[in-house]
Parts: sequence; C-alpha cells; structure tokens
Amino acid sequence: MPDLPEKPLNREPPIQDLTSTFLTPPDSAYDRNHGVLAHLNANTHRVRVDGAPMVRSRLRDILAKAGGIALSASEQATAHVAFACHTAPCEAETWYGASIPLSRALREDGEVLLATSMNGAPLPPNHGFPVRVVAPGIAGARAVKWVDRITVQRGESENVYMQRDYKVLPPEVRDSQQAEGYWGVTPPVQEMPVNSAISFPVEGGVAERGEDGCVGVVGYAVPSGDDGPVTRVEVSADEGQSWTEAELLRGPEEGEEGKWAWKLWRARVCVPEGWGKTTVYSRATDQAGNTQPERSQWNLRGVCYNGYGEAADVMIK
Ligand SMILES: Nc1nc2c(c(=O)[nH]1)N[C@H]1C(S)=C(S)[C@@H](COP(=O)(O)O)O[C@H]1N2
Ligand SMILES: [Mo]
Repeated sequence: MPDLPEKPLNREPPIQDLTSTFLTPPDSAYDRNHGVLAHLNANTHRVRVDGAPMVRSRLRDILAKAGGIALSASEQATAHVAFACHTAPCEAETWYGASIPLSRALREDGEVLLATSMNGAPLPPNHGFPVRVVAPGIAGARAVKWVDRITVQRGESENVYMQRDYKVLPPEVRDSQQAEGYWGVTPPVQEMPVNSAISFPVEGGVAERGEDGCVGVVGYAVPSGDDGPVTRVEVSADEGQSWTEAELLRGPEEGEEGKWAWKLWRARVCVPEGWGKTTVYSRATDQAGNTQPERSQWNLRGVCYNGYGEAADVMIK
C-alpha cells in the first residue's frame, strides 16, 4: 500500500452554508479524496484515450474523435469506459480509477463530461485541474479527477475503489472478513438513490414557532440517478403522521439541465402550541416517482443510505 506523505483531504462546510446557495462556491471547502492532491501543468498534461474508443458525447465527442469502434453490439452493451489518474497515489492503491457503463457515456442526453471548468472558472487543483470526469446521477466516486487515461474496455475498472469499496453489500455481511466473499459478486454503485437532508432546524436545536403557528424547515434534495428532477419534498414534525409539502426553490438553471441538480427547498410546518421536543423528517420524491423510505436496508458501512432526512430532538418554542 502506498505510503502517503499527507492525509487525504476530506472536509465539508456546515450543511447550513451548503444550502445557502444553489451553486456551491469553489472555495467552500467541499473535498473528497482517497489520496494526495495532484498539482498538474495544463500545458504538459496529456489524456490518453485507448481501448476500443468509439462514436460520438463531450466525453462522447472525444471518444468519437479517438476513432472507430472495435466492439460488437453485444460487447458494447456490457462495455465500460474506464477513467484513471496515475499522478495522485491513494491509500489503497497507487492510482485512482473507476468506470461507468459505455452505454451511459454515449447517451446523447447523459451529459457525461470531461470538465475543465467549474462555475465558469478554471477547475481548481483540488477538484481535478486540468481535467476531471463529471457523470451526473452517478456516484461521485466515479468522477475521476486529474484524469490521464480513458479506456473503452469489455468490463469494469479493476481499481480497488471500484472493486472493493462503494458497493451495497447484502445485509448478511456483518464485517470486513465476511465481505471478502461478496466483493466479487456485488455490483459497484453507479446511480445514487433519491435523498434529502434537513439543514434547519439543527439536531438538538431550537425552532421558533411563528405567529402562524408553524416552524420553518430548510434543506436540499437530490433525485435518483437518471430520474430527476426532484418533484416533491414533504416535511413532518409529528414523526411521520402528517406531511406538509415544501416549496422547491428555483435554481439558476431550469428545464433539462435542472434534471440532475439538487433542489433547495423550504417549508412551514404547523404544530400545536406547546408541541415541545420532536423529530423533524423530510421525504423527497423524483420525476419517476422514486421516494425515500423511512429507513433503507442496513448494509456494512451504510453505503447509499437514503432513509428520511432527519433532525432529531428539536425543541419547538
Ligand atoms: N484521482 C482521484 N479522483 C477522485 C478521487 C480520488 O481520490 N482521486 N475521489 C473520488 C471521490 S470518492 C469523490 S466523492 C469525488 C469528489 O470530488 P470533489 O472533491 O471534487 O468533490 O472525486 C472522485 N475522484
Ligand atoms: Mo466519495
């Protein structure tokens, strides 16, 4: 295993800051890494495209430029596009890699990007400068930063973060030893499930009951994979007995682009006087009707957990 000179940078701002703007500012200190950051020179950086590159996307366009197709139709149906970064070693392996189904990468409306900018400015080094993958609807783990190789291949990326991490193991797997027998037969996470979170009120905090007899609740919601946008968020302040529909706030982009994006929402949930301490829940539903369960099935490390958003022990005054 690589001996890293520094701890991987993993941090996020308080959820209240995150939900204060639709576009997360690049300096918001939202970072996820399994290894060190790469500091690359855009003038000398090269991305090698190989394997069986094929037709038309950005990513699609690049695969098209790279040449013709060398896979049969049935091979194409199960093929993957693998992305790799060899310049920033990780905790579990010297390189970082992931892949997505080729069919997703080639979909005209799939919007899988090789991104060189973020919020209209050049990509910052910590987010993958000079180029990273952005695969909307798909787990962030597949969005390889500092990408230097793109390969169209018959199967999944062999990288450890694709094969032995980011998998929803069956509930009978209780520890990492038992997991050994399951990594190879459990598919890697690709699309993420519908989800929501409450940023206000905060767990254990106080919520003011206004003159209208209601408390303000604020949060965000994300759709399931390709099934966006989120079309409805409901909020409950009585442990799920009654639900109030939240207002979905308009982002700067509407229409098709909005399908992948998170939705910020706010609600006023009315409660009787003297309601006291309660748990506030949120429940999101997307365009395709996927909705959050109260709790999702237990799995080792809680991967893809998407039970109701929750703010517990809120004192309503
Ligand atoms: N090269 C490289 N790419 C990577 C990672 C990494 O450790 N190395 N982490 C992945 C994971 S697990 C996530 S969630 C996203 C996070 O991207 P962000 O830091 O820009 O939010 O990058 C992905 N791409
Ligand atoms: Mo991640």
